[in-house]
Amino acid sequence: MKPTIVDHIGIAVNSIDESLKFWETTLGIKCHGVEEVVEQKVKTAFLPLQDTEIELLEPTSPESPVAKFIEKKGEGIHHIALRVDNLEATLAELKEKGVRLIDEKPRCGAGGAMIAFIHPKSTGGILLELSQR
Ligand code: CMX
Repeated sequence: MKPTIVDHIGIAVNSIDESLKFWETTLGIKCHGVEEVVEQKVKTAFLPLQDTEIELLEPTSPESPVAKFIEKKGEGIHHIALRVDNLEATLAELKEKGVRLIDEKPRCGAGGAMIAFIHPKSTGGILLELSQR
């Protein structure tokens, strides 16, 4: 159940195109594709860094959790995602331990990963994503 690596760090942005001017052009980290996650009402761009990635998240609707986050806190780090080998078993174990899960079952995330979120109330204020690839 122990997570293995930081899978990615999610950053909420108003505009992926605008943000890429810094991440791609200034820092030189090449974006490997933009994808819409319709269910989450976000557009995502992944920028790989060896074993981990930066994920830029742009809301596609005012009802998107990312739009609500930006409205409340402004652009910035939105979540941290940790990689696990067996997401279903990890969620069952966390539930057993009384952790507040946003997703009790794995669902599809960007890049073909299976993902689930843990509520910030159970993590000391960080939105934590678990990801199985
Ligand atoms: N990081 C840290 N804290 C957060 C947070 C975030 N990203 N989003 C919300 N919170 C905090 C709020 O500040 C609030 O804290 P207080 O009660 O102390 O004020 C609390 O969590 C509840 O927030 P809320 O605004 O009352 O409720 P929301 O309706 O915004 O729901 C949450 C919050 C986390 C349940 C919701 O945003 C969610 O389900 N997120 C998971 C899904 C998601 O973010 N998807 C987009 C990513 C797409 C992808 O990568 O696939």
